[in-house]
Amino acid sequence: MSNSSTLIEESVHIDCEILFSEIYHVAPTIKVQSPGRINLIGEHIDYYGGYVMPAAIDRYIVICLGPADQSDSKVYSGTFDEQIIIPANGTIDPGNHHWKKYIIKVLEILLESGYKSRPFNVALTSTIPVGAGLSSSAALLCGFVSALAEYNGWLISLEKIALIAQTTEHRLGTPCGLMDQYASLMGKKDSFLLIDFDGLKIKEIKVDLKEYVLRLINTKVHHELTDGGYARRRREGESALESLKSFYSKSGSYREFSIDELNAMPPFDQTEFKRARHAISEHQRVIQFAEAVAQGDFLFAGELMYATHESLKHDYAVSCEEADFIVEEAVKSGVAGARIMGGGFGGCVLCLMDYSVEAAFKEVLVPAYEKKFGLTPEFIDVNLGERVVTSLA
Ligand code: GAF
Repeated sequence: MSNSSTLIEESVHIDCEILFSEIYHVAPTIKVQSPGRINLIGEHIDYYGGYVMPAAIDRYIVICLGPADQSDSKVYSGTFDEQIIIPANGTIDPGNHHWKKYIIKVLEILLESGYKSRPFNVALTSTIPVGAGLSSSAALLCGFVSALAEYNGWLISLEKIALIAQTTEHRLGTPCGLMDQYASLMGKKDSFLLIDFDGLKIKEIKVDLKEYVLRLINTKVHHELTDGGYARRRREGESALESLKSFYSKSGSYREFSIDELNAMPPFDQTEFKRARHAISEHQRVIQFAEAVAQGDFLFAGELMYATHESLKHDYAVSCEEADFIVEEAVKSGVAGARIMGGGFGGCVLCLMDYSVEAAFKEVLVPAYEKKFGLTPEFIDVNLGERVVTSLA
């Protein structure tokens, strides 16, 4: 980890503890560092039972919690300078307010699952940019539930926390898979996670990038998965999978099918055909990527990232003009691999490059992007991170 990354990590912790003390006039008793995530490869296939390769990063939501001496519970966000007061025996309507609705909804789901918390006070700080596709909502939900579990002594597995966070997203309109929650809860500082969402098996892949670095480039195009595009892609892909299964009389997920089998199908809806082609080909790329990383072949790993971008752009249709432009410039600048990352429709492009290429790439990209889109793309260093739950009492 770089020194600057350690400093950011320390400052967000200190900020949160200070914030808590300023608001509640007492020190917190529990602190959770809940990470955002990147995804190396395996995009939009977690919900089809595919393989994915995410990692937790050193961008965090920090949650400081302590007991409340009143019957209400309070959650204060330092990022938005806003507070929610949650009455002991009552529900409140958070409206469509981004961070508040996650807190209210997850408390509702916890109650339904038999987890009723003692009154608490919480302060939140964050270094995860919202809407950049780095899973700030998964970090918030998983971190908040982790803090409540520690506070109340609930014996609750990480898998169960992930499911509670996923149910919250579903109820709020994003029918997501479990990749982001698993990455945030189970990611390790020195590893990528190879997750098999068929059997829910996880393999930690120790990372030595040698002379290569990972960078995120924030397109600054706001990414919103609740507006219907994500859910529509998933419906189209599921419908195509049903057609494949019924034609070949097979059961299971996309991994049971090859591109040849897809091509040999009688003509069917072109959009659904493309969604299926992405899912089948992406699954194969994840397997190849894992092998390339194990062999230290980052040039081939980068080629696979470019191939994923093409597939997300043409077949899954979740890219945007701004991300496509960054990827085109990356190719010209000799970046090993680049692709739109996460749910898509904006957010970040993930790049893998020899460190010696970065300065020249940035010098070309930034003015060209500013000229074309009137926005300044932000280069974000990527270091791996992990969740930490600390008892301060
Ligand atoms: C979002 C979702 F939350 C994930 O489950 C995953 O589907 C991802 O988009 C695309 O790979 O982050």
